[in-house]
Amino acid sequence: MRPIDNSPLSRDGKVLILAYDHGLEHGPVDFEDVPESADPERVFEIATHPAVTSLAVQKGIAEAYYPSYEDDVTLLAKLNGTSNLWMGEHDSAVNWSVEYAAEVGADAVGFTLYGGSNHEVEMAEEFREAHEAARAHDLPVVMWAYPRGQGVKNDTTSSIIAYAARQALELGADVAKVKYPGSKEAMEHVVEMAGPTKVIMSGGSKRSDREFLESVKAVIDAGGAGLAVGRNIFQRENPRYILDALEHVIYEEASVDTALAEADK
Ligand code: FBP
Repeated sequence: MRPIDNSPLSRDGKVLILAYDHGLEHGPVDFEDVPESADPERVFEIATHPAVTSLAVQKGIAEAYYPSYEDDVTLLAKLNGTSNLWMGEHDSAVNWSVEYAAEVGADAVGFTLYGGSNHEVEMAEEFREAHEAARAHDLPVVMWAYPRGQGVKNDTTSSIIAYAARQALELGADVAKVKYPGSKEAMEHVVEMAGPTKVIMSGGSKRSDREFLESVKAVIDAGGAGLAVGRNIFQRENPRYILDALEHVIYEEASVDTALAEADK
């Protein structure tokens, strides 16, 4: 791994990736609560908020929208991804090369690894190829470190999440995106296992402002670097309010009460 503190992926050593690959991974169901969230332009606008350090999208969205936002948004090219329509053992198609992502203007790349899947070996080899190409282009590498599949009974135990973070370090990821293991203490162990690889939390399904911010606060207090979040931002009518609050929690290490009080309604 390599430090990302001086890369565009980070602000003051912290990371907030706005993830927007849900149209592929989950389908239009994720846009039902806030129908305007199906419009990528709305999400590119949200990504101009100063709390956001990059926007993670798939190739087609990047090609169509990034040219209008290249001065205002840091692009994270999510290289692999698969729809929810396919029911086999967990796997993910590599949809664009690092070379092409760099041509489109990517500042960083992201890659899902399903440790524990019957396809883990092939996925790790695909990750190796992407990782070494990213090094050649000087692009930071974020691993969506998601143990899943026949080898994993429960992907939310703290030991499995710590294993995922360690796997990210061992394979060379600069940032490991993991599920929240449920407490600050469990997250401390995850962060310890990741060593110099920065650990960020996966946002998950939409929760109340307070519940969501409490989990982010626990991650920061545990030494985590931030989060990669989609639904908890774009499924809100007022994404700027929660991003203001996140800015206080992540970059100022403020309490949740302070963040909620000071965010601009
Ligand atoms: P969320 O904050 O909405 O969970 O988004 C983060 C993310 O990793 C997305 O990049 C991806 O589409 C989604 O979660 C995958 O979710 P799931 O855990 O259901 O596979």
